[in-house]
Amino acid sequence: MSNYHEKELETMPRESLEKLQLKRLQTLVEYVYEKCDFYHKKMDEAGIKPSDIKSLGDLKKLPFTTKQDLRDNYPYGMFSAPTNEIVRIHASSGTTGKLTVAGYTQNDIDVWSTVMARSFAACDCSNDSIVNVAYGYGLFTGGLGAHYGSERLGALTIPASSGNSKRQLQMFKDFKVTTLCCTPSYALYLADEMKNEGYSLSDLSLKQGLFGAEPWSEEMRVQIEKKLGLKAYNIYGLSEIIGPGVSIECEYQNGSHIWEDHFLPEIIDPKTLEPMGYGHQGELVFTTISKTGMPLLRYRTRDLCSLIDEPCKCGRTHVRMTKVIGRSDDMLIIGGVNVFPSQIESALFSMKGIEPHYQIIVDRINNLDKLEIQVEIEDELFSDEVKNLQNLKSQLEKNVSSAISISVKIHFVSRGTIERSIGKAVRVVDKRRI
Ligand code: DLL
Repeated sequence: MSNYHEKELETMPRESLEKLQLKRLQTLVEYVYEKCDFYHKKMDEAGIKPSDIKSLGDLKKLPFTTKQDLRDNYPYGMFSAPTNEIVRIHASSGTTGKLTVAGYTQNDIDVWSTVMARSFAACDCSNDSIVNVAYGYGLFTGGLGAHYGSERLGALTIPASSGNSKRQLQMFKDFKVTTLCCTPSYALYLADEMKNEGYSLSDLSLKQGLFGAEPWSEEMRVQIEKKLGLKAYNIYGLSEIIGPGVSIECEYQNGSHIWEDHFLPEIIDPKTLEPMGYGHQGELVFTTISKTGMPLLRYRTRDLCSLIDEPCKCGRTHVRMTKVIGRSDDMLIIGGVNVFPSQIESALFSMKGIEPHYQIIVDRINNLDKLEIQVEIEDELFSDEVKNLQNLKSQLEKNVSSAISISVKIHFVSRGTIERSIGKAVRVVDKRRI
C-alpha cells in the first residue's frame, strides 16, 4: 500500500487532472502576459494572446524559455511578481559565469514544500522518519527544499548540510537517522567514510535515501543500497522550475512521477523543437502552472529522458520520466561521436572490483581526441598478480569502448585518489581547447 501526502491529487483520474492543468495553464498565461514584460513581448512577437490557449494542445503555441533568457534578464527580469512579494531567491551557477536566479513568493514556497512532502511520502517516509538533510544549504535548492518538505510531512528534520562527514555519521548513529538526503556521489563518500571510521550497518537505522541533483546509474544505486543498507530513490528537480521535488520515484522505481498538477511536462526534439510523444527520448520541457514568483513557460531543461504514461501500480496517475541519461549540453563529442558520461559509468560498474569513483579526461593530442578514464579499484586488486590486473584493465577497456563506440584508455588508481565531492561530482575534465 502506497504512502501518500495528498492522495486525492496524487491519484486523480487523468481527465480531472487535465482539466485542472488547463485551468491553471490559462490562468498562468494571462498572469505572465500581464505581469512580466519579457513574456508580454515574447508572446506579442509570436502573435499569441492568452485567449488563444483553449486546450492543453495549445501549449505548443507558446514560446520556449531558455537558461540564456534567465541570464539575459539577470537578476530579476524574469520575475512576474514584484520584489516585495518575493520572499526568497535561490540560484545555480552554470558552466558559464553568471548565476541563474529563481525567485519564490510565499505561494511558491508552499507549493515546493508540498511537492517535497509528497516526494518524501512516496519514498515511504512519514512523521516517524528522522531525516538528515545533507544537501548543501544556501543558494543551492537541495538543502532548504528537502528541509521544508520534510518539516511539512512532520518528520524530524536535521539540517546537517553537506560536509563534516564524521559528524554526519555520528548523527546517523546517535539520532537514529532513517532517511538520508544528499547527492548520490556524497552518499558513496559517506559510505567510504563509514568503512574508514569502523561503523557497521548494524550501528545505523537508515531505511531510505532521496538522492539526486546529478545523473546516476542503476549500478551506482546497487552500490549505495548495499553499502548504506537502505533503499535509494531518485529525486529530480532544477532551481529554475522549483528545486528538488519536480519528480520522484515511488516504491516501484520504474521512472519518477512528475507532480503534474504543478509542472506540465513535454518532451521535444532538441534539434527541431517539435513536441514528441510519450516513449520518445528527447529534451524535457516544463511549464510551471501554479507558481507566481517566477513562473516559466516551456522551459528547456536540456535534460534528456522520455515520458512514460502507462499506469503505475502505486496508484499515482502522474506521468513518469525515465532517468536523465545526460544533458543535451553536457554531451561530450569525442572524435565526432556523441558520448554521455552516464554510458561510461554504466559500463565501468558492470564489472566487479570497480569502485564507484572515476573521472573522465578528454584531451586533444596531435589533433586527435583522446579519452582516458581514471577509476578507483579495490585495494586488494592491487596486490593481485600483475597479469590479473592487466586482464581486468583490458576487459574494462573493451566493455567501455564497445558501450560508447570509441577507444578508451583506463588507468587504475587506488582508493581515495579521485577527489571526493560533497555536492555534485566533477566527472569530466575536458582539456581540449576547441
Ligand atoms: O540540482 C535541484 C536538486 C537538488 C534536485 C537536490 C535533486 C536533489 P540545479 O542545481 O538547478 O538543481 O541543477 C539542476 O541537475 O537540470 C539536471 O541536469 C541535474 N539533476 C537534478 N536532479 C537529477 C537527477 C538541483 N535525479 C540540474 N538525475 C538538472 C539526473 C539531475 N540529473
